[in-house]
Amino acid sequence: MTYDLTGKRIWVAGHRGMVGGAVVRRLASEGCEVITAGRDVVDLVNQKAVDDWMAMSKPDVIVLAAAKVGGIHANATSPVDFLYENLMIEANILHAAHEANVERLLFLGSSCIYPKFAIQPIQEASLLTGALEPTNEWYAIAKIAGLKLVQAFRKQHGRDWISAMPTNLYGPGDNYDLTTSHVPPALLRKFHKAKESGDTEVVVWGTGTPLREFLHCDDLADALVFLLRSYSGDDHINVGSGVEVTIKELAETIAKVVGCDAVLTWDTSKPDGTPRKLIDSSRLHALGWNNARDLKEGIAQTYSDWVANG
Ligand code: GFB
Repeated sequence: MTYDLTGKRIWVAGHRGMVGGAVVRRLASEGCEVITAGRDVVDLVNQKAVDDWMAMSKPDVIVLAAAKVGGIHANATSPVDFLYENLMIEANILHAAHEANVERLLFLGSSCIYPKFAIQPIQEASLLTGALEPTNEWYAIAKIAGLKLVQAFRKQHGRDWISAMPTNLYGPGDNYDLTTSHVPPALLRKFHKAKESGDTEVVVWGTGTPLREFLHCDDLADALVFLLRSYSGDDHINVGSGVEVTIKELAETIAKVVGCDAVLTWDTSKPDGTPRKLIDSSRLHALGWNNARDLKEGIAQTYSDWVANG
């Protein structure tokens, strides 16, 4: 299929987040009208507020990047927030989008929807074939419900809506709070602080052995626009980079980028999470999209952006 974005009104829900911000930047050159609404304008957890906003703003297309997100510690310690807020946000937006006859919608999930011990690289078909990783099962259950609701709207009402499952992300506009962030911004901040204050040691969580695949948010945004234009199907689509490193290798890369020679020490009282999470993006590649960005180059660009813009 080919869907022309020219002249469409596109609501990027979650534009203040890293992914939503990247999608807004990516859409700037597409000849469409991007609309956004902060928390002060619409409370996404409130169905009536979402219905009113949708009736007033009348988007043709929605990119559903709004979500309660966080790293391993935030996920493990705030299960209600991750399950409840994400269920409400996605249910409210999908329901209101149906009422408002929204033509195209792209729902964003996460690679943590897959079983903890899924066969690697993880294919889309691995969904619901095994138990989830306990540190993020609340978020995963909410995201699985979201992609199933998209499928349900396709099946029951013929909606041409789709879902994408990105791998671990990083890039400009990330959350740098050390208790709630993901690993890339946490380590950028820790190594930066060590360099500034001359600390000789940086504490990294876990054992350093887990493997993670990392994708820059601007590459994700490019893939999402590609999917909006060209994909229609019941199945969700994985979006990965194929670039997989151990947490130890990531920490060493970040130390080099920052220019910090502090020694790494491992806090093994913190969880490792899932041992490996490399997704199989061959369906996306077969559709015609490929990721080219190098991890070190992407981390360096992210670091410069953070130092310049905070
Ligand atoms: O990025 P992260 O928090 O999320 O952690 P997950 C990845 C790995 O980095 C874990 C280690 O093994 C952490 O123990 N790590 C080392 C650190 N040092 C740090 C640090 O200072 N901060 C953090 N945050 N981690 C998330 C899920 O899992 O993946 C979310 O919790 C989401 O639901 C996301 O799906 C994509 O990759 O373990």
